[in-house]
Amino acid sequence: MLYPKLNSARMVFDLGGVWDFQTAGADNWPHEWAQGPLPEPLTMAVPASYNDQKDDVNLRAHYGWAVYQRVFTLPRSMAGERAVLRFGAVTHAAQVWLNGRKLGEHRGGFLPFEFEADEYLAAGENRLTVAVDNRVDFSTLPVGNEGGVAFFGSDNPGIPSIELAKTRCRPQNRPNFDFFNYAGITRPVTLYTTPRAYIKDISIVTEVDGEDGVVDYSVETVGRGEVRVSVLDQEGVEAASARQSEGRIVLPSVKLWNPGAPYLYRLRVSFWDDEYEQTFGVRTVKVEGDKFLINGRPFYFKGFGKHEDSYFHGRGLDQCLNVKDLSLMRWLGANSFRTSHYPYAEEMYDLCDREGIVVIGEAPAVGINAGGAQNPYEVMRVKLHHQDVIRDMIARDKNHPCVVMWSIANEPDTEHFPQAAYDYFYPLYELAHRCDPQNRPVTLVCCQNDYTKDLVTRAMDVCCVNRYYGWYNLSGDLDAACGALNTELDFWAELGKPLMLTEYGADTYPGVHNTNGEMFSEEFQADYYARLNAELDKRPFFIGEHVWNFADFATIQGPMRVDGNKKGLLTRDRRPKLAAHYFRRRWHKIPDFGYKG
Ligand code: BDP
Repeated sequence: MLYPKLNSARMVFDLGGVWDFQTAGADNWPHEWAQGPLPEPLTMAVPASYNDQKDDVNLRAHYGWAVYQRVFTLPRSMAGERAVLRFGAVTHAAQVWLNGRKLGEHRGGFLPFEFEADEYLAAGENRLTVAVDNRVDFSTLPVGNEGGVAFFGSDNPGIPSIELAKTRCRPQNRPNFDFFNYAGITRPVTLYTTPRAYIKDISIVTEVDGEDGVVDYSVETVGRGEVRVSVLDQEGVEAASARQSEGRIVLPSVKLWNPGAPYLYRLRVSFWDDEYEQTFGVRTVKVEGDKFLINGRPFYFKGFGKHEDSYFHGRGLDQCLNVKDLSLMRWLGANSFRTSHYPYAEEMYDLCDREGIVVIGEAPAVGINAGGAQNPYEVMRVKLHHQDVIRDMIARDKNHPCVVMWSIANEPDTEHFPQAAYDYFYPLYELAHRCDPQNRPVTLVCCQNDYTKDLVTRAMDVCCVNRYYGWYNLSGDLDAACGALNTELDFWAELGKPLMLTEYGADTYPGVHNTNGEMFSEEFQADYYARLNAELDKRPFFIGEHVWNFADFATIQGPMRVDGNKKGLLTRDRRPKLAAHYFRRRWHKIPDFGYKG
């Protein structure tokens, strides 16, 4: 799916700003609200999550539907053009009404969707109403619990007083994931135009042949016309051109996109009156033996699991924060991150393309796990939706050179129902490969488990494991943690595949210091990483360390969380903890390529 771009053939109107907003019921919202102004509106900024914009627990803890509305007038000059209303993301489900008529709906809170709107638009004022549902349950991704126990809850089942009280609790979301269930119109809303005959999609696959870059492109169009393409280099100079809707272009003396040294080309496509420029980089990605190769050289991942999370905005797009976060990654000497646990805003991938930061793009499939109590592959109704989000994620992000691997899920149950897990995930792994024109490596991120039983993780192109030796397990005992880690590493060594840690970490309350280096202190976090990293460094097949987490982030309240998850190397307002300085020293010495030979 193409990102809306302003050019000589297309107009883009940003519908962001301060909208009207009103919460509605748990199961539904009054559709008559779409016919006129909302009865008792609050002001609400778009894009942003709604939860933290007001100082009202009813908004923070809202359950169910909320309705956004705004009125806009379009310039006469766009008459006759095809008009498309596009949402970067609405979390988790949306119904869109324009001028009192339903335009459509969408499920899933982390991927874009759009509707052709010209038939619905009026010459004067237009009233846009967007109803948003924040409920998570066994049918959504991410997964929420159904009337059960909250994540990290301690609602001892069976105690009569507690059971009775539970039936009287206000309805609430019980996420089966460890990040705050922020909701709302979290990414940009745009109205863009195209000519009637238009460019629908562009796919680009690159190869390297000696000094030459080989660019296979294909352009999907609607309507009649001739496709012309040209490749522009970073200085805007035309490097090559062609006339078919698909074909191969050779770029002599090509400049490669590399981590830390990005080079971007543009494929300029024209089709009848329409035009579009798709940015791309020439680079290859491949897993060979136990190595992860970018442009034929073994890459070492240094970086993080992250979240889209900040004060006030919640999970809303914040370009300033994104720029700052990449700056902090550079400061730390990191080269990569995973979009845990959902696809991030498209704008972040553009930035990573430009800055040469490597991305593992993750589907919003977190929480397919009932801790062994139930078979999630029987009780959770997410399979078809899971296929959709993998397809849509890859369709959106396929051309980004920064994306080098897809993660199809985070921490599903792969241990208690290993065969059911395999039967569920292997087809999704194959689907991801099939959907990606670049055929990037595909992985799944597995949780701390009995890895000897797990059939899925070892079937992936790269084995990605989240491990909390020394924190949730063998808590505070770093000698024992190193021992356990080594026992497990011996297991993975036999497999001949690349292994990386996609999470490891320790909650660290900033400002807590301790001469004995005990848990929650800044000393413990720094020691924890130093000790574990020393073991990881001895393993040639170990290809990357992604610490959990880049920064502290908001979660649901509960007895395991003090004002959120505190495993960040940085605080939520992006100040370094002691361990950040440790990593800064370490990572600046570790090269992006060839660290493990
Ligand atoms: C892992 C999850 C991650 C959590 C983390 C933690 O993948 O979302 O935030 O543990 O407990 O299990 O900090």
